[in-house]
Amino acid sequence: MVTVKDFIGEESAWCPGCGNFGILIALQKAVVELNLEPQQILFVSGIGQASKLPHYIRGHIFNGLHGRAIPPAIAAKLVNHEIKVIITDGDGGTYGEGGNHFIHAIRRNPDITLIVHNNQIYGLTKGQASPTTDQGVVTKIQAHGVPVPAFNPLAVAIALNASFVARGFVGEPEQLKNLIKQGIQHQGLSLIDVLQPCVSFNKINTYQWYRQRAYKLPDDYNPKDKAKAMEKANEWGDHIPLGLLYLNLRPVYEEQIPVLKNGPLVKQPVDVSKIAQVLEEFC
Ligand SMILES: Cc1ncc(C[n+]2csc(CCOP(=O)(O)OP(=O)(O)O)c2C)c(N)n1
Ligand code: SF4
Ligand SMILES: [Mg+2]
Repeated sequence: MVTVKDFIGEESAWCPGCGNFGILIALQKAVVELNLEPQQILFVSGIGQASKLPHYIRGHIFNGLHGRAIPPAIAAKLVNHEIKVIITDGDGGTYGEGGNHFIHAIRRNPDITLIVHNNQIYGLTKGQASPTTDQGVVTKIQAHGVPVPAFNPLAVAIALNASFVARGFVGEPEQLKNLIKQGIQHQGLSLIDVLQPCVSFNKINTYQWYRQRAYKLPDDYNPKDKAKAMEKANEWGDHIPLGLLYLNLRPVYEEQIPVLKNGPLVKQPVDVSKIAQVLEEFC
């Protein structure tokens, strides 16, 4: 039987009070409650504060480039679809430089859990605006305020018929843990956007700011109602909904790839003579 101790990794370099700790703890508890073992999980990230998380937990890890967590995660899932693949990445990496991968991953719907640490800022590089920084917010670089409206990841995901779209908040640890558990169990891409205060570089979207605005969707909320989900995804400012906004069960990418019907690629025999035949066609 695994315990949280089995998922304790390296000592963290995050600032004291950083919201990332809440995500790490929720994730550790979620995988333990699902009785997963470290060797059954691949944690994938890019570059950023959020992307350090795989170092602080135990499991297989792949630490890629900034904005490029999704492609290696999909590749790994295709090679071994028996492994659980969990991405932990920032709002900058996922919605900015990795925005194209975000869009096409939603379209493909691989069975991957995508946890986005949304601190509405570039934390690692010390506080520039990210795609989710609200319009008008002043930073050291955006000295006159961010001139354009923020990117709305949940609305984009719902518009693209994503299969699982949720928002959590580190100030609601039990709900966050349960959303992560649901996301891991969900068959398909599960987006869990997490409100994660950056105590050092985002002095606006603080724990208090989120606490004053965030509210849990009621128990009778129906996540299969797309119009309602879109309405909720567009709520921001004075009221910010938390929970599973949208659920749209649809086929998983891995199931559409004929060669994977014979089992994970890693377990399939490789006939080297066939590779030679293919290469010969190019000679
Ligand atoms: C290809 C590339 N572009 C830009 C950078 C610089 N860079 C590193 S982290 C980062 C932003 C991180 O912000 P976010 O993804 O929101 O993560 P956070 O640190 O806030 O968790 C940037 C711009 C880089 N390392 N590589
Ligand atoms: S800079 Fe912000 S996101 Fe990075 S560790 Fe410190 S508080 Fe967390
Ligand atoms: Mg960020």
